[in-house]
Amino acid sequence: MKALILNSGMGSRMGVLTSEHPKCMTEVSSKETILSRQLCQLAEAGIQEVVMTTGLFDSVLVNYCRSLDLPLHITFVKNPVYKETNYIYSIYCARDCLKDDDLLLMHGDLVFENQVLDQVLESEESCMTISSSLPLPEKDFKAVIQDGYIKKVGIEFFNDAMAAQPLYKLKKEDWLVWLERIEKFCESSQVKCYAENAFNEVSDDCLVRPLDVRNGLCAEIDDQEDLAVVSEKVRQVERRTVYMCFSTDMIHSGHIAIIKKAARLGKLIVGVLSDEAVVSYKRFPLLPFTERKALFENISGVSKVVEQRTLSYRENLEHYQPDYVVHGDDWVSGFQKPVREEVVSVLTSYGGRLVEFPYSKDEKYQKLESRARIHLSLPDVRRARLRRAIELKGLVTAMEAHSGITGLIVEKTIAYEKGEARQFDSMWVSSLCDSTAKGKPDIELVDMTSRFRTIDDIMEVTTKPIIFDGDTGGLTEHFVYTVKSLERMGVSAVIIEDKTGLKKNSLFGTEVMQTQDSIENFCAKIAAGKRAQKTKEFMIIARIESLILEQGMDDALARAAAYVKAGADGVMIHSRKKEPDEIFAFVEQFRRTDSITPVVVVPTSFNTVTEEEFKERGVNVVIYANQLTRTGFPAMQHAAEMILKNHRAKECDDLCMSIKDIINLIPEEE
Ligand code: SPV
Ligand code: MG
Repeated sequence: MKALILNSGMGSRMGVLTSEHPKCMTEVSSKETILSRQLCQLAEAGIQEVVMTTGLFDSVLVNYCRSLDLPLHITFVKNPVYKETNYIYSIYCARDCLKDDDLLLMHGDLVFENQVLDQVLESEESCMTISSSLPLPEKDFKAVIQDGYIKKVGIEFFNDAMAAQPLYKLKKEDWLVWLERIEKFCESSQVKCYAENAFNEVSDDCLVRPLDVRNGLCAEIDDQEDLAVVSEKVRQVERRTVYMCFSTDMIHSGHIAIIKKAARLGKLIVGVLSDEAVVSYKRFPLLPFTERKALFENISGVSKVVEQRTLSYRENLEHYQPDYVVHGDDWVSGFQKPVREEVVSVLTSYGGRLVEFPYSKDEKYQKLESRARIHLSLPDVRRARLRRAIELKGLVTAMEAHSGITGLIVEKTIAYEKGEARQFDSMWVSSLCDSTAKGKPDIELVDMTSRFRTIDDIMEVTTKPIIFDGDTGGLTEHFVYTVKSLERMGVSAVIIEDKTGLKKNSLFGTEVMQTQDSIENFCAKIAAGKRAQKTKEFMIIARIESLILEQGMDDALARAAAYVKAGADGVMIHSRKKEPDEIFAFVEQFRRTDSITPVVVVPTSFNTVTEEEFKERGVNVVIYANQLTRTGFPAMQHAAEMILKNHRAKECDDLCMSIKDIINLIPEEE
């Protein structure tokens, strides 16, 4: 695509303003002239070739264009008889450079906004800008439109006409028809009319669509009055702001492309999602907020970067009141739909507009995302993320996993709610469920080697942080090895309970013989574990069994304080009561003297309490310890029974997961 700018006119109606330079060099703002604005816009739109006709002051014009130093190749063509001819003859003079490409044709005194230019360039067919919103001008161009095409252009047409501006995109085949007629005109000395007079004779073969720019800025400057009006409009356009929000930590060419497009609409404010908001709907960000913010601050076209604290845009839209919000059209449906609806309603409340560009689902961007996931699964990266998530979110959840497949379920399950995508933050490798999956009782019978095998199976296919149920931790001499092995594997935390001897599952309470360890011994075990630990992020969490073993609240609190003093990175308080009262009482009293140490709960019995309430009361980790096991195995028992009863598998089939769902759950290649 080439641009042709007609600058041979004398601009005599501009008075003194054109006494030393051509009209196109008139300033429309403190920083640009009509021409510099046009040329910058063309360069930004990716146009490289410009043909410019000149006349009076042609050397001033040529020098001026050079001084702008834009990435454009400009061919200047002087109309030697500019005084006696109209621009039809200037085009004729330049004809030899205008036959090999599509053409963007504009008058040199035309001022337009980026959006208008973009619409013209995006048009698949030849087009001319018209406006259905403007009144018909007395002296300027009007276009007569019939059957969806422009039939005549001139100042004399009023019927079936609309205000029109001399900005055209002309497909080569259409342009050549028009140019041929221009040549005919000039060769028969018809050189004082408009080029459009030639067009009007061939409009049946040179098919030009009207492109309605409504109130978009697209205006010629003929005199000083026009200049005042257009300059004010330019100021308004320049004051426009655009808002976009990003969660990404890997900026790729797709992002740059949409940023460029958005910046053409006005000053671009980029909202960067807070770490907490990113975690709540996607995956853990590879880069923290401050670094993601810095990335955007250094992209050209971005005027300002601000934090967006939630997935909802409301807070920032109400504060900045941007003229436009730009987004990919992927949120028209799917879980982000409610977020979009809210954006539309806030924009409507103050007259802003939503601009949506087609979303590019490019494979190479998806590959980047899967590379990020691989990175997140590396031991060092995964290990550190539990601590970080607790700091970021205040409360994190962990869901039980006891195999690769249950790990994948925890990894991939997402529940969409009010535009948010809720997911579990981490995984709990429960001794109960790990033992159950192996058909064994939860009495520390499954040895560490086998437990590590389970962790490895889960780690191989997932990225979320892992909290390991370390039972009693075993002998202190053994525990120190366990700590180092877990760290090496990339586990984030081990929880050990203050019991000794043959441990039984806590949910049996005092129905079975269980012995609580002494504070002294257990503190020594914690301290030894902390000394053995090699990385700073790994957590040893002390689990207090006092309430389970009916030793009273004071004992629980005394132990909590002692364990923290011995170096525990968190405490887990357990209860098997249906009511949460004793858990609440513990957390309240513990928080009176310790506001920092994370508190973990396992609400298997007291399961009516929501995560929000736990968070409010000062809990930091909620573990759903056994629900996948307790729902999965009965389903299997039921299927087995059905087949036995029916002597065939048909009846069981409705209960079965489809092969397609299995394929979706288990990626073949990561
Ligand atoms: C487990 O899941 O193995 C636990 C939690 O230790 S509980 O079963 O509640 O004791
Ligand atoms: Mg256990």
